[in-house]
Amino acid sequence: MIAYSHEPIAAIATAPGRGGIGVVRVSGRDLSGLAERLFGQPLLPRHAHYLPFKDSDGQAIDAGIVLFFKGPHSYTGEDVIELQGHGGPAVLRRVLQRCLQVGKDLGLRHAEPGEFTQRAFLNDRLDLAQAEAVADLIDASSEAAARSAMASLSGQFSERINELRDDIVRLRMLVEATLDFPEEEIDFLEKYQAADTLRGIRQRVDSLVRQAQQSMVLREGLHVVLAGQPNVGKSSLLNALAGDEVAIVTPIAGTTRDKVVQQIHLHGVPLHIVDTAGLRETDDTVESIGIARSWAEIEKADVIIHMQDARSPGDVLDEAITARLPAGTPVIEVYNKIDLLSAQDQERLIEGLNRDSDHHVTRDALTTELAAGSRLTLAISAQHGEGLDALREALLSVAGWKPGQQSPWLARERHVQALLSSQEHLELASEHAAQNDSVLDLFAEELRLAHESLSSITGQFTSDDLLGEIFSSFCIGK
Ligand SMILES: Nc1nc2c(ncn2[C@@H]2O[C@H](COP(=O)(O)OP(=O)(O)OP(=O)(O)O)[C@@H](O)[C@H]2O)c(=O)[nH]1
Ligand SMILES: [Mg+2]
Repeated sequence: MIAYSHEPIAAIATAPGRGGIGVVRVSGRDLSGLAERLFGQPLLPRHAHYLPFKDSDGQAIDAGIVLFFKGPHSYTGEDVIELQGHGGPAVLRRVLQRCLQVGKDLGLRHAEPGEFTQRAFLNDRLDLAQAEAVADLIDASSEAAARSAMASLSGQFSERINELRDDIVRLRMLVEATLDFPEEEIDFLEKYQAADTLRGIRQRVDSLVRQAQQSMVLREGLHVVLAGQPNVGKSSLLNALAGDEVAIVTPIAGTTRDKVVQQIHLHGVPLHIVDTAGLRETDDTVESIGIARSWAEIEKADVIIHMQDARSPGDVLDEAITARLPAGTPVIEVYNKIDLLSAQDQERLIEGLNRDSDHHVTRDALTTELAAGSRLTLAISAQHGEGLDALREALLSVAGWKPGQQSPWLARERHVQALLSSQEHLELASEHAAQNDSVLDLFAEELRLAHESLSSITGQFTSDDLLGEIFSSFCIGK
């Protein structure tokens, strides 16, 4: 467990900059003395007091609302005082300085990032997944992400984890009790229907893994890189997806020199769309640096949109690009400028694409799911908007996003890893159980490891280093 430093802490809790109100927050074991000294009167818990905030000479710095929460009925589980004044940086700094000065002999110091929430965690006001949800709620960039973060914060995700953990613990207790009576080992598995119980637990872990992976996309988003030869319409597509003139578009090949990144949201999923310099051989120094950057972006992409000119499908230069794309990254091949083709040529293009692709290609509907490393082909017009809905759908499907199947809570990479590790140990446990002369102590050991992995999500078996890392990524004052 990370060390609990017992000094009282204080920080400005509102965002830096100007605002209608600003809040200074203080937390500590016993703040009644501090309140008396700051305001010359005791504070009633959970009452709004309108009071002047005075400096050491008795001059008013500001006046505002003071709230006192007596521990353990507070955010941190300690005594908390909130001073709500005017939201200017100078006035808030002075209020904070005054608190620090008055509380100096109590050891009052400036809070570290996330320290209020860390105390809430250490005082069992929140578990680790809920504490992380606090940061995720603050950082949420879409309404959907905010909704899911709030569900995690209210404990819905932790509840699912705890239910599973309790079932594993029950099974572990049975197994471990049996280990003490070797004569019962033989029929343990049948007697307690251990295999059935385990199967049920594994199914629930599997479904949690799927939900957690989907909700991670909601939190992190996807890096989508637009790649292709010069002039095929990459920047036009970026602008069309963004609904804004983000990148320069000209008929001159080699217009884009540097990457241009724009974040968009599709059904609440953040997509970071990266437009890159067109790929070709060039003697131009600036352009070739741009092209090297394009390849660097392509290497990092979660999804690549390989754009090509619909008038020249199967171009040798495009085949060379295809050959160089990293294996394992999903690729959406997009044939652009279909508006320049006659109706007949459009039909011919789509027919040809259907022949070459594993997927059925249509211009306006798409239901195919894209697995890692798979390819999907679409025909669009970035300029006229044809096929863009299908492309949006394809991007969501790569993200593993299924409309209406939104994860009710928000998970992080750390949670997915812990769930995967638990899944693996449960699988090993069931392999041990399936063997004729099943070795009960190995079975028990895998259950123990699965239990530990699950518990690390809510913080019971989480290393101090990791805890430190999680809380230090919070903002100050939270
Ligand atoms: N007719 C038609 N023209 C398009 C379409 N998309 C792009 N263009 C035109 O193609 C030209 C090149 O477009 P850009 O978006 O600059 O192409 P790019 O791939 O970003 O080019 P570089 O930055 O040079 O790599 C511009 O004149 C666009 O107006 C389309 O769907 N139909
Ligand atoms: Mg461009």
